[in-house]
Amino acid sequence: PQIIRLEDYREPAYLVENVELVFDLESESTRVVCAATYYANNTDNAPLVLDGEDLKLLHISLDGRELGENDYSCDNKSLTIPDLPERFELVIETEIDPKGNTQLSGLYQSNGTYCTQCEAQGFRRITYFQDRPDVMATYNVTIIADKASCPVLLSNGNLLEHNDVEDDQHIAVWHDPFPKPSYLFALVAGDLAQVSDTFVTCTGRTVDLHIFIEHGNEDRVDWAMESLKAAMKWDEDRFGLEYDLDLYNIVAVSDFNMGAMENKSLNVFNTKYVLAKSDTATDADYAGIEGVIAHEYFHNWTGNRVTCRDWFQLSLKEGLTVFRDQEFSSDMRSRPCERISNVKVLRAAQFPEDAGPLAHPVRPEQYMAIDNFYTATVYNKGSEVIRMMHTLLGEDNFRKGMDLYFERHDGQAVTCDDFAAAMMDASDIDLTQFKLWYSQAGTPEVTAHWSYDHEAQRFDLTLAQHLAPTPGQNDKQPMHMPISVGLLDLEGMEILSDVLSVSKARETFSFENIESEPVISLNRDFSAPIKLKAAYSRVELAFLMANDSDDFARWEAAQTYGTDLLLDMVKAYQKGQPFKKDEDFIQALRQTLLNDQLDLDFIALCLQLPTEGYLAEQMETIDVVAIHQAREALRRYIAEDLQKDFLRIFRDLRSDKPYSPNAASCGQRALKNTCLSYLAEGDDPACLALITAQYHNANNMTDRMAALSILSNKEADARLEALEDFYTRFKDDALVVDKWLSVQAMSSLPGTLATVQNLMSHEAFSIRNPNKVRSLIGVFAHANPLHYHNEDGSGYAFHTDRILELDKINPQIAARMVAPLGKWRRFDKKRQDLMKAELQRIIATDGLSGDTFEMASKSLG
Ligand code: B3K
Ligand code: ZN
Repeated sequence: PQIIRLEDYREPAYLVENVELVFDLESESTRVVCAATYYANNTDNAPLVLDGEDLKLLHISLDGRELGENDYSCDNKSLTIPDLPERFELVIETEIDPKGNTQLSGLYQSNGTYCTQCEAQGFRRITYFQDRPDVMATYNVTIIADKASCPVLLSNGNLLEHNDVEDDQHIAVWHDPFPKPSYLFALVAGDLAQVSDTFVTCTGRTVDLHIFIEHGNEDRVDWAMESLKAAMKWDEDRFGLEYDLDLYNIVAVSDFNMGAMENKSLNVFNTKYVLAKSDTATDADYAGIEGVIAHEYFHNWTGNRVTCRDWFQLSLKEGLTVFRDQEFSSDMRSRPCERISNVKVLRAAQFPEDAGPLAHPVRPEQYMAIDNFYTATVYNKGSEVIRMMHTLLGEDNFRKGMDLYFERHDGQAVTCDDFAAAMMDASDIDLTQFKLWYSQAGTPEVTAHWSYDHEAQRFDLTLAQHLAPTPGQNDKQPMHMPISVGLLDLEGMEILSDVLSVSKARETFSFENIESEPVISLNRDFSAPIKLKAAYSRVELAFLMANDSDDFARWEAAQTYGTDLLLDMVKAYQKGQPFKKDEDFIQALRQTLLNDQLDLDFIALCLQLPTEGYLAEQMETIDVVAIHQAREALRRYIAEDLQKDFLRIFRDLRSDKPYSPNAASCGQRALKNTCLSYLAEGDDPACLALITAQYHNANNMTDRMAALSILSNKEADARLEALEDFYTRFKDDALVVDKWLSVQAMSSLPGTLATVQNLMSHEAFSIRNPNKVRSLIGVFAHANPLHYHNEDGSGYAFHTDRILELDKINPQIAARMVAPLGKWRRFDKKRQDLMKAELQRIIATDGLSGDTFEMASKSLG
């Protein structure tokens, strides 16, 4: 496959004014007519090159004249027409096969519903077009379909006409007045139920809101609708951004490559991010829906009104929109807990990416398949970059920068530099060096040293930053970053707090008039997305756990302490030595557990030990068995010492009240279920009975699922009984069945790979459905290090077989599954060889997609 480079960017040869699309929908042969007005864009008589993929070309006419085969050239990638006037009207008729479209890109069918996914390059699978975001046009869309099987016909913008026509067909005409790139085009047609509401904007306009779902799901959309209205209100309050049409549609489909898509006024969603009721969705599902609904809504301004010039600028819309949805969720629920969970995601997904063979800058410089760049780096690190600008500028200046960005660029396709320029011009703060965050890959490592001079009453902090080479980038420059710090006196009172603007490779900051030796709290609120190396003693960490006024730093102290201990235990295990129990750590956790000043969800987070994946990242050579054994042992020590507390709190927090998804109730359940999981460590029959009882009596999915995941790791009849009961209860509910698949794929019990293999042929599984693939195979490969990395290589072989099977069906999903194999450098020689052999097997496969080739070849390095 070809490499596309940012430096090769050229403006389009032609621009488009208006696009008229007519769809005659038939499952296996849909006719698409695309009529568009083109005009030359400062180029002399250049040929027009249109993208197209898997299309059957039926007719082309230019200004009313039918073109013959000698007038153009065409292959399965493009259609080229030479010798064109300055301005012309082109009409192209193609035929496509929605039913046969298993890639779920372009126009496809999900449970019979026609829907589209055009980002990034799916529009070219519908018609020939300059399928790039800097070609913006208004769209008029006519849909003709069978009235009985497709009563609902939707596209972007406003409905102009809807009429019955002959042969039991009907026809709908939609018009979107806002010029948009082709990736924001959408069409939906099917037999769907609809739930409606309205939102009155800040200027008093009434917007009609509709959520379309499959029949029978009408009772599961309340939360999504509430979340949408909350997001609309929040964007007005925080950013002064009002919705710009009178209609906002959301459609939920079961087969979807990602979470959701922000098509102008017609969002298409994975059902996972729309449907929820308390007996089928967990608290995490509710939070996910709230966040994704808001994310897609926020794209209306950051993405749609102002879009990306080219796909290298993807983070312009994604990083910014993730920042906005994180801010929204922080306002809707607990800000510190939101921050902690966002940092956990960053560390679990982005830091490893940045440290491995697939590392790329937030604004990548080259790609083979753009779909491979919808990554944690572009999204989550991209959001951290925006957050750092926010920290450096402050809320007021940041808001001025946003206002200026919209004032300058509304209706345009722009770059990350344009965004930074608006921030700089509005604030007068120089971001020149800061912009290295867009171009340099890798996670900076910042080492902190400090000393206190009693006589001078001065505290000196020295910060040294280092950025390791990443593929294609050997020499790195120092980055500009905000480091938030606090000093605490020995009573735990805060002496000062400050945000340091760090920009040199090594820099010392002095704090004067410090009367006694303080304890320093560093990188509070995770103000910079770095790896911090600070020589804290365990006593200091326990002190910060008990006293830091910054909740993030308090949680971080618990994580650092736990990590420190666990890595020592890993070493002991490797040497065949017994584990040592650290009473002080357990007492520090106990103090946190019993601290009635803290929120329950925060306490629950503090009690959760660093994950196996996080611990693996801290090791030079990863030892999955030692990590698992050490972590289990520490959990047992904690459970032993705090058993009485866990039991009492578990009992106190049980509640018969009806389920509520609000933050306070979520916090209660989170802590209660954390206690329950520790109680389960002892293998005491009375505790097993508690868990089984919670499984059976739960009045909500959060509690039921918490019990089921504990049981799924127990060698007990209760596990099989619960799993069977769960499937019987929920087998008709696809999203709940996904949980059933995941919980089994995550089990640490021996025989898990065989279970996963058997589940592949269970009626509950389908390799064509991305949710099923992610729930079973994705979870096994990403979230079960113990079994995935089995030293006999069986996990790798299974995984590779699935990648190759999927590559023929849905290359985007296949390519996304390759990453775990790319971690080979981090393992022992035996596993390295096994993993590399599988990557080689992938690359050597005939007919491999470009998407999967890019991921596998880069992973081999
Ligand atoms: N913009 C879409 C992602 C499209 C995926 C293309 N492979 C979802 C989002 O970030 O809102
Ligand atoms: Zn997005």
